[in-house]
Amino acid sequence: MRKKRVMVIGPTNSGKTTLVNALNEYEGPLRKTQNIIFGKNTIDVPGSYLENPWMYKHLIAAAQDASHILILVDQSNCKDVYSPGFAKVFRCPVLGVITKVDLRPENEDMCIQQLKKIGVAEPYYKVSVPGGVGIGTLKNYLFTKKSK
Ligand SMILES: Nc1nc2c(ncn2[C@@H]2O[C@H](COP(=O)(O)OP(=O)(O)O)[C@@H](O)[C@H]2O)c(=O)[nH]1
Ligand SMILES: [Mg+2]
Repeated sequence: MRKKRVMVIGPTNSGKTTLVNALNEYEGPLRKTQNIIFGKNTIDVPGSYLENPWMYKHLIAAAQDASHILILVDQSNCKDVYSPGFAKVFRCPVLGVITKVDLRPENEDMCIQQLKKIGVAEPYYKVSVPGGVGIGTLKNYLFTKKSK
C-alpha cells in the first residue's frame, strides 16, 4: 500500500500549496496546482476538484491514500464552495483549518460557521504561513506518532 499522506482540500487561492510546502518544509517557489501533487507528507489537490461537484469522485479516490484530510477555509476570502455535510464522506479524520489568519480578523466567525456547516468537528486550526502561526501545532498533531 502507498504511504499515507495528509490530503489538503480547499478552494483555489485558499493557501493549500503554501500550507503543504510548510508541512513539507519546502521553501522553493510556488507553482499553481493543475493536478494532484504527492509531496513528502502531503497530497495537494487542485481547487477545481472541489469547485466542480462532478469532480468529487477524484477527491474521494485520492482520499484512499490519506491519513488525514485538512479542509481549508480562507479567512481573507471565505467564499462558500463546500456542500453542506461535505466532510462526512471521508473515512479518515478530517481537520478544519482556517488559513491566512493574519488577514481580515473580522471574518473569523464566518469561517467557523462555514466549517460547522461542512460537518467538520472542532477544534479548528488557525494558521498563517508568513506569520508562522499554527504550523508547529498542526505538524505536531499530524506527524507525531501517538502511542497506541
Ligand atoms: N497573507 C497570507 N497570504 C497567504 C497565506 N497563505 C497563502 N497566502 C497567499 O495566498 C495566495 C494563494 O496561495 P496558494 O498556496 O497558491 O493557494 P492554493 O491555490 O490554494 O494552492 C498566494 O499569493 C500566497 O502567498 C497566509 O497565511 N497569509
Ligand atoms: Mg495550489
